[in-house]
Amino acid sequence: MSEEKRNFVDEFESPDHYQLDDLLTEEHKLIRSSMRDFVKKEITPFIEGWAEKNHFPTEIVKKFGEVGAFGPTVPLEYGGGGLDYISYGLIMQEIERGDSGMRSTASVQGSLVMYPIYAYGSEEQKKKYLPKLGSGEWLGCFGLTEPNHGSNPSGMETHFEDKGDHYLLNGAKMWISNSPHADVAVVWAKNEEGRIHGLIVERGMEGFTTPETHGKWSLRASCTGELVFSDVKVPKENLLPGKNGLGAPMGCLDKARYGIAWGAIGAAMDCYDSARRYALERIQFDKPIASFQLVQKKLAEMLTEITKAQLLNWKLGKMMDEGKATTAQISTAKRNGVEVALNIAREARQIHGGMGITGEYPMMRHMMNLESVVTYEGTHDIHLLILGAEITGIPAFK
Ligand code: TGC
Ligand code: FAD
Repeated sequence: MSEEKRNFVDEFESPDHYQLDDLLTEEHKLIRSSMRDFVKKEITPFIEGWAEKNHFPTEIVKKFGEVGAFGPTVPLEYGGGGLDYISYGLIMQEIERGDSGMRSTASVQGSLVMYPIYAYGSEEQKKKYLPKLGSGEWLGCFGLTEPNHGSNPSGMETHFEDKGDHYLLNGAKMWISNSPHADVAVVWAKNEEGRIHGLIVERGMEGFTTPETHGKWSLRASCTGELVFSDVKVPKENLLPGKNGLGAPMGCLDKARYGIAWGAIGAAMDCYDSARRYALERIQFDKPIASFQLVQKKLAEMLTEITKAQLLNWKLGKMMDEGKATTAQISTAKRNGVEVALNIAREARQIHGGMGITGEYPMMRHMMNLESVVTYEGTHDIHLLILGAEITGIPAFK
C-alpha cells in the first residue's frame, strides 16, 4: 500500500533559535540531513494514509536498515552504525518528526533488541542476530510488559524452567511494539529462582504466537501485539549470558528513553513548523493570523520550549557519550520532551483552527501518537517518581 498524499510537498525546516547547530559536528549535520531527506521521501508523503488505515508498512524495515536507522551506537562490526549518542538522538528526532510510530519501530529495533544482544549477548548471538537486525533483514521486538505488570515489571509472571537440554518458557507479554511482524523477540522471564533473564525467542518456535492488538487510536502506523508462550522450547544458547536481574531490561530502557527525548522534540518541531507557516498564510480580519498577539504568544512559547529541550537533549547526549548519564537524568529528558511535544501539538492544532483536526496537517496524528509516548517506556508519573527518588533518596513506587 503506498497512497501518496496528493500535491503534498514537505517543506519542513527545523527551528534553531539558539544556533545550536554550532554544537554539532559536520558529521552530525550530514547524518541529520540524510535522515531528513529519507523521511521526506519515504515517510511524510504516505504517513497520513498509513495512519488512517492502521497500516504498518513492512517495507520500511529494510529501508530503515539501508539508511542506518537501526542500532546507530552499536559498533559497525556488528551491523550497527558505530556512531555517538548525539547522532543517535538526531536520527530519532528526524524519524519522529515524521511519525512517532515509525520512530518506535526504529528505537525498539536498535535500543531494545540490538542493544541487549550487543551488551549482554554471547559472541555467537551477536554474530547470528545483529547484522540481520541492523540491515533490516529481520525485525525484532522487546517483551517486558505483561497483562498484570506494566509499571511494575519486577512482578512479571512469565517464567522458564531448565529442562536439561532446553528451557521451557510459559507466559504472556502485551503491548509489544513490532510483535506481529517480528522475526525475533528479546523476552524477559523469571527462572526457577525468580531471577529475571533475557531469552531470544524466534518466530516459528512451537507454542510461540504474536496476536495483533486492534483498535488503537494512537501509533496507528506502528504494529503492536502480544507475545504468547505456551510450553515453548527455547534452546539454551538463546539465553543472554551477560546480565540478569531487572537492571538488564532497565539498562536497555535507558537507551530507548534517551531516543524518545529527542524524538518527541522532532514531533514538536513538526507541529511548530506547520503552525508558523499556517499562521503566516491564513487571513482573518484582513490580516494573517500571525499578526495577532495571541497567536504570536503561542508560537513564541513553542519555540522557547523547543529550544530548552534541544539544549537539554544535547547535554544529555554528551553525558551518554561519556557514560555518565544517570537514569534520573534520562527520565527528566524523556518526561520533558513528551510533555513539551504534547503541549505544542495541542497549541499548534488550535492555530490551525478547524483545519487542524484533518489529516491535511500533522498535529492530530502527532497528538494521538504522543498519548502512547507519554505512557510507554515508563509513564509520565513513573519518570517523575524516578526523579523524586533521586532527589529525596526515598522511592515512592510502593
Ligand atoms: P527497583 O527496586 O528500583 O530496581 C530493581 C533493580 O533494577 C535496577 N534498576 C536499574 N538498573 C539499570 N538501569 C536502570 N535504569 C535501572 N532501574 C532499576 C536496580 O538497581 C535494582 O537492581 P538490584 O541489583 O539492586 O536488584 O525496581 P522497582 O521494582 O521498584 O521498579 C522501579 C521502576 C518503577 C522505576 C521501574 O521498574 C520502571 O521504570 N517502571 C516502568 C516500566 C517501563 O518503563 N516499562 C517499559 C516497557 S518497554 C516499552 O514500553 C517499549 S515501548 C517502545 C516503543 O514502541 O518505542
Ligand atoms: P499501569 O502500570 O497499569 O499504570 C496505569 C496508571 O497508574 C498510570 O497512570 C501510571 O502512571 C499509574 N501508576 C502505576 N504505578 C504507580 C505508582 N507506583 N505510583 C503512581 N502512579 C502509578 N512494553 C514492552 O515491554 N515492549 C514494548 O514494545 C511496548 N510497546 C508499547 C507500545 C504501545 C503503543 C503502548 C501503549 C505500550 C507499550 N508497552 C510496551 C507497554 C508500556 O511500557 C506500558 O504501557 C507502560 O509501562 C505502563 O504500563 P501499563 O499500561 O500496564 O499501566
